[in-house]
Amino acid sequence: MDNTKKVFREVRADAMLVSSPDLRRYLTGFASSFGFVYVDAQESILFTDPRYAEGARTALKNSFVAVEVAQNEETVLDYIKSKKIRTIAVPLERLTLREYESLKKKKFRIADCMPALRKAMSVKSEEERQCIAKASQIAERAFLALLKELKEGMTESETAGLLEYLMRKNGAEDRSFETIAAFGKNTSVPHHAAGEDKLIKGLPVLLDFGCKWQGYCSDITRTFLFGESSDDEFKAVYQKVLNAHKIAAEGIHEGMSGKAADALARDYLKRFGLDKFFTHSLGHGVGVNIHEEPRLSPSADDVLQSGMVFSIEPGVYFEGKFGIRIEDTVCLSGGAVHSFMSTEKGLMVI
Ligand SMILES: [Mn+2]
Repeated sequence: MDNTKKVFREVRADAMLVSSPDLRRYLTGFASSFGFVYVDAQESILFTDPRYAEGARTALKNSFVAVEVAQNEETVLDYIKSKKIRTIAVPLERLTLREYESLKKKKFRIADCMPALRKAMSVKSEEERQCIAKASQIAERAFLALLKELKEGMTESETAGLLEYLMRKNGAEDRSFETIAAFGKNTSVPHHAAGEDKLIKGLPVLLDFGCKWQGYCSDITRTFLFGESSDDEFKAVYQKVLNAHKIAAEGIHEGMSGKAADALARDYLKRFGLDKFFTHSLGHGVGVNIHEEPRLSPSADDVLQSGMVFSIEPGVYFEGKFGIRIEDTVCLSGGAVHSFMSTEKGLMVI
């Protein structure tokens, strides 16, 4: 599928110009640190510099996207000017003021293509879903390998580093975001920065991680016990979070709003007075970016559609005590949610 045309069809402009790396990656399938994607009714061109030209030509040989060399933005804008383009669509929120000024100086009329990009990116093709499935599989393999390596005295930072290494060892090209590894009471901070705290028997461990494969991300969180614990409150709350996860996964369907999806888990937790400790949203879209549309939150009007890939991640956090989050990356298809993950979600004692 040619993503450049898929997005351009939705844009009300003579042409479209995109320079953000993630959006270029989505539109062309080719990753580079510098470049511009230009699209009009006739052609799609990736302008890049000599460092990437050969790689881009090889990668895009059989695609709809042509490759041209451009040293700077000026060359690209002059090319567009020569085509008598008047209105050009750009992802407005990604533009620097300098880029905006140079478009103005060339007397282009400016339209916003970000809504079209968001919409197109939120529904994944079969090919994109396969990439996310593979990224999920790699992350889970690494996680299972990590569980065998966990030892008393290891630091959070060391654990995060080892997990990232294991993802690469299993085929990942990168991590999808900075790995979160939290031990003990640090688990109550949803996005704890892995530090020097050491692993001790009986502590809860929260790992939130994911990797990239062919540019696409996976996202998973598991909370487990490192050795038996007598903390019955932890075990009871774990069951509630797990139930909230299952209720959301079973109840989410096509046509539902992000708000209604979020409420499935939040209303269940409310029955036990736990909703006030669920301090973030239920989920977010996952693709070339770790956070994209749809949003599954108390204020999200996004309508969930077939082909969307997102996280389901209810969590409950007791400050200074412990936190629990259980997250899968899932796909909505055939009217139901299908998880990309297969590792155990029931409470594990390692
Ligand atoms: Mn997530």
